[in-house]
Amino acid sequence: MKRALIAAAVTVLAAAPLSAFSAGTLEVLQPWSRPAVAGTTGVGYMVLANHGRSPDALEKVESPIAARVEMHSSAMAGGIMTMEKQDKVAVPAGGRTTFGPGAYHLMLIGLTKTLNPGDRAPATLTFASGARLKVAFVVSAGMGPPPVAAPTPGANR
Ligand SMILES: [Cu+2]
Repeated sequence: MKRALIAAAVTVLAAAPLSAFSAGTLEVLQPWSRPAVAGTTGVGYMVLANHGRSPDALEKVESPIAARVEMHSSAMAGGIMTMEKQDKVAVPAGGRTTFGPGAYHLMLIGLTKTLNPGDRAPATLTFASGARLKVAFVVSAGMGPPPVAAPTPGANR
C-alpha cells in the first residue's frame, strides 16, 4: 500500500518543477552539479528534507550516466580538506540534510557522458524507509546552483 503511494508520487514527478522532487514525506530541493568531462568524476549537491515524523536515511544513489555513485562527507583537518565515504546519510524527522560544497556530497564516479552547463544528470535515490526518488542534478556554470526562474521574495518555502 505504502509502496503503491510512493510509486504514484514518483510518476507525478515527471511534470514537477526541476528545482524540487518529492515522494511521500521526502523532498529533494535544488539538486545541482558542476561541469565534468566524461571518464572523470562529477558531483551532486542538494538539500534533503524529511517532512515526516520518522527519521530516514539516504542509503543508495544510482545514476545511468555514472559507473557508481558514492556519498561522501567532507571535513577540514589541519588545513586539508578530506573526504570520507558514507554508507548512509541520515535525514532527521522534520529536518533537513544539506549536500553542498565542503559538506556531504555525491560523487558520480566514471561519468559516461560529459556534463555541460544546463545539462541534467539523472539519479535515483533510495532511502532506508524504502522510498525511491528520481532526481535530476542541473549542471551549473558557476560556483553555486543555477538560478531558478524569478522567485518571488518571500514565496520560498
Ligand atoms: Cu567526495
